Amino acid sequence: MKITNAKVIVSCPDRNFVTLKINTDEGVYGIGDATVNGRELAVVAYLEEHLIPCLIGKDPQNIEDIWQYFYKGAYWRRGPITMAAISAVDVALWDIKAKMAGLPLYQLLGGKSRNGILVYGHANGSNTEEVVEQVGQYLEKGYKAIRVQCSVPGVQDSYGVSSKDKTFYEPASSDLPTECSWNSSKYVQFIPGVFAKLRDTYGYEPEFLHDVHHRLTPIQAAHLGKLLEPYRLFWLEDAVPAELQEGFRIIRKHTTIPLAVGEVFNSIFDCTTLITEQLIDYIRTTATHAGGITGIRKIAALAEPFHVKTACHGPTDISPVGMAACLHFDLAVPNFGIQEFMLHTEKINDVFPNQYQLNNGYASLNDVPGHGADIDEKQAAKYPYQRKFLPVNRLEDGTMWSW
Ligand code: EZ4
Ligand code: CO
Repeated sequence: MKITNAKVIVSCPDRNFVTLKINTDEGVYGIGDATVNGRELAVVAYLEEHLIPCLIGKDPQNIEDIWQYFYKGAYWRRGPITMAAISAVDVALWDIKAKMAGLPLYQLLGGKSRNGILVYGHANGSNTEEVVEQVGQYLEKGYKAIRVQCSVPGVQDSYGVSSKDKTFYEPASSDLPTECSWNSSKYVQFIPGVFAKLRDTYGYEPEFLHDVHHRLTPIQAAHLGKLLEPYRLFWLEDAVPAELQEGFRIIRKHTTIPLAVGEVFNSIFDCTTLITEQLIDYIRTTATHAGGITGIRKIAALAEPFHVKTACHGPTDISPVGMAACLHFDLAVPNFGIQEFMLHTEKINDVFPNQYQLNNGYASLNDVPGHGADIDEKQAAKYPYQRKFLPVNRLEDGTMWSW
């Protein structure tokens, strides 16, 4: 069996997606997601110029060898652009293998380890009352776990709060990046009160999560963790930028709040200290950015004996193809924790027909061969690429900070 050709499709059904389609001499094709939000065309060039020429003529069945060929063979290893490109190839090859076998992908990963895939939704608001109301709406829809973000009084831009007229909560901009303004002290003082109010209103059964989005220092994060302990959070996410894995030792020393990190990681080497020292509880690497199914399986296998569970990143900038890949992984992996899940718009689902659904707080998959997500190229062609930037962030005195 041989790969005959492969093409990259960039489409912007309200937001940009980079999709890889690999064709074979047996007529079976596979689809992979390579979207890196705000840096899309860098991955397109990487795929078109450096990977696709090497793929032609290779046997698509040798997934591990092709993964190693592009990983070790790059010489310049790792990095988000390289690994997103490898991810798309890998997911497309798993899709082909599963279609050839006539099986849903999760069957090739060991079969079902659970009946449903626990997901979390996203509630937010410009004040505590709005947040309480939105959380109530999610609970009514059957969500068991909800991420909660809230505007902080006196702080211009809090993370994860959507303005009313926007489809997505990040203010992606077609002009130059939006400049946000931030104050960590006001945030740390304010946010525990939101969770106090939520527990007062809804009790202790629902799972609540919170995303710091890399905005604190380790000692600030440790303080916030302590303040949040009484409200039994499922996790505190991305408490600090995790380039310095050792920074988590400080947080861990001071608080029992469960910690999640890794949505921007792209390889197992980004998380070895965090996992083997048991500094975190959830690893958030995802199929689109950390080397596809092959990459996140390796990370999950390292995490399993250290009691670290998986929690794939799943914002709307992961396409339905990337989401489908994650859901197959989630169904099979022994140390599954939770899956981030945001419903895509109708326009996006028209471009990417898929075979998963959400019921009562759990995602499930239809049993079709492959991962079940596809790209409708006619629909995709209706929405050409538009340059979009993620925001940047500054402290109130103008110092650059993490967004
Ligand atoms: O802001 O993927 O947990 N989810 C997140 C995401 C990130 C976006 C950036 O592209 O933090 O929504
Ligand atoms: Co996050």
